[in-house]
Parts: sequence; structure tokens; C-alpha cells
Amino acid sequence: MDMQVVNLTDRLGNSKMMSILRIQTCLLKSMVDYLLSRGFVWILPIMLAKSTDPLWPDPSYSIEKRVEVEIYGVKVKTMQSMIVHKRVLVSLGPEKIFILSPNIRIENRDRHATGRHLYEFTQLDLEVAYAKMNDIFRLFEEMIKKAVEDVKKERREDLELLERDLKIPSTPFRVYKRGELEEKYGANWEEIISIESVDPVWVTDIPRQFYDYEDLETGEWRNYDLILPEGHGEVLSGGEREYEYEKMLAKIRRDNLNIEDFKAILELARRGLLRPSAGAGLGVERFVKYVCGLKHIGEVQPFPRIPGQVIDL
Ligand code: ASN
Repeated sequence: MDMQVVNLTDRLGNSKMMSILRIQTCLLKSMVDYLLSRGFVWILPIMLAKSTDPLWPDPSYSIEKRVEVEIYGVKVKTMQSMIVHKRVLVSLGPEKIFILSPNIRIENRDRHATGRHLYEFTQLDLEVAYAKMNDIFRLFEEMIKKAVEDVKKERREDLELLERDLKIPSTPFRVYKRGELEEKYGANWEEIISIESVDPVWVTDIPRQFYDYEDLETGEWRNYDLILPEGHGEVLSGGEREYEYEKMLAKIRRDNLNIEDFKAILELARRGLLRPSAGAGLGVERFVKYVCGLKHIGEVQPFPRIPGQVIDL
């Protein structure tokens, strides 16, 4: 799809775009209602901070540029994810929080071809103090199932216009270990499992950023991705979290990160104030792409943010 020249009159007035936006509205309302009914506190996003997600080391990102700007004589980064802020919030403030969080990740321009990457997107990002992996699994399974049911009930005509035959996912979703998938399918496991599945599947034990919990004795990472069926691929990542000072510090050093960037969260951990927690973020545009059965994620955004393609608006 050529998104270089976006004809806005065609794009925004188009009945397909209107259906997609109505479905997106229905999904967001359903998920927000679900979280509020379970006692979550709705936090507003922040966009500039000294501390953000390093997105490193992590095989799923290929960041071409990290955006830093100077404000008031201080260097800040644009938000890559609010993971650090989420951890601080559930440690000192409410124990269950969510944010509709805009993230800027300047993915390598080659990624326009995947149909799944954006350089600006929004995640429904949540965190729960003292939660474990299975608590987060059950929460997202229920929330996703309900959101799909609501769309089928309330946006039937829009689904018809998009010629989308949408299956209500069966829960609980299957859980795989990354290692077993790698062994069976090789490096391309994510794509293959996504194409072969009829329901979303959980994949656990993925070596990545310092903040996800790693069992140093067994080598197991208590984190997870959620992979959508029909080739739509990964839509969510999350994990149980590290909270011990020495361990976190050692991992930050191991990853060659700048300790200064994580000063605040390290200080909380050092004082024993960082609570154990678990959480995850669901990519809103990817979820909408799946529910609508679209080929390219750029179709979801009124003003597409496709890697390598900056439009006039
Ligand atoms: N939101 C994710 C999490 O909760 C982090 C990310 O987006 N990289 O783990």
C-alpha cells in the first residue's frame, strides 16, 4: 500500500474508515468499562521524561532513532513506554492502574513492509501491584473476549461492511514457552504460530528488558507476549517485574544502560518501596486491525504513522 500521498478527503470520508473508527470506539469503551468495573484507576499519559523504556535488549524492536530533546536545560526522551512510571505508580499510589498511552518508537524504515509497525501508536498499558502472570492472563482473556462480543453485538453492520467474519475467542488461551516454539518452528516461530492458531496464544519466557522478572536459578523469564491468530502477530507484551535493588542494578549494568536514566526507580527499590507487580500493554491499533480483519495497520489510523513515511499531517 502506498501511504506516501494520503488523500484525506478519500481517506477520512470513506465508509470503510468510518466503520473502522466506530469499531475502535466500541473496543475502547468496552475495555475501559471492563477495567473501571474491576477497580482500576485511569491515569493520563505523559510524553516527555528522563526515564523511559529502553526497548533493549529486545529482539522485537529495531529502533532507528531515539528522540531526545532539551527542555529547561534538561535532556528528556519521548515516551517509548511508561513502564517505569507504571511501576512507580503502583508502588506509591493506586495498586491497579491503566493508561491509554501514546508511544513514539522510531522503528527502522524497512518495517513499513511488515504491515504491523508504526512509529507512533497507543497502547492500553496496565499494571497491578502483587499480581502474577496468571492474574494478567485471566484479566486480558476476559477483557478481549468481552470487547469482541461487544463489537459483534453493537457494530454488526460495520463488520459486514468490512466483510469480517469475527470469531469470539475461546478462553483460556493456550500458553507456550518461547523455547519450545523456537525448537519446533525455528526463528520464524511468531509468524507461524500466529498463522496456525484460531485463537490468541500466550508465549512466555522471553529474554528482554531488565524490568521483567528473571529467575536467575532456572534462567526462566516470567514474562509474556500475546500473539493474535490469522497472521496478525504480537499484540501485547508484559511480565512479572523485578523489584529487588541489587538484582535490578546488576541487570541494568548487564544491558549497558545508563544508570542515571533509572535513578528514581532504583532509589525506590533500594529503599524497599518498589512493590512486586505484573502488567502488560496492548497495542490498540494492532487489536483494531485484527478485529476489523485488515491487512495493513496504517488502515487503522486517520493519519498513518508508518515507518519511513512521514505524511503532510
Ligand atoms: N507495556 C509493556 C509492559 O507492560 C512494555 C512495552 O511496551 N515495551 O511490559
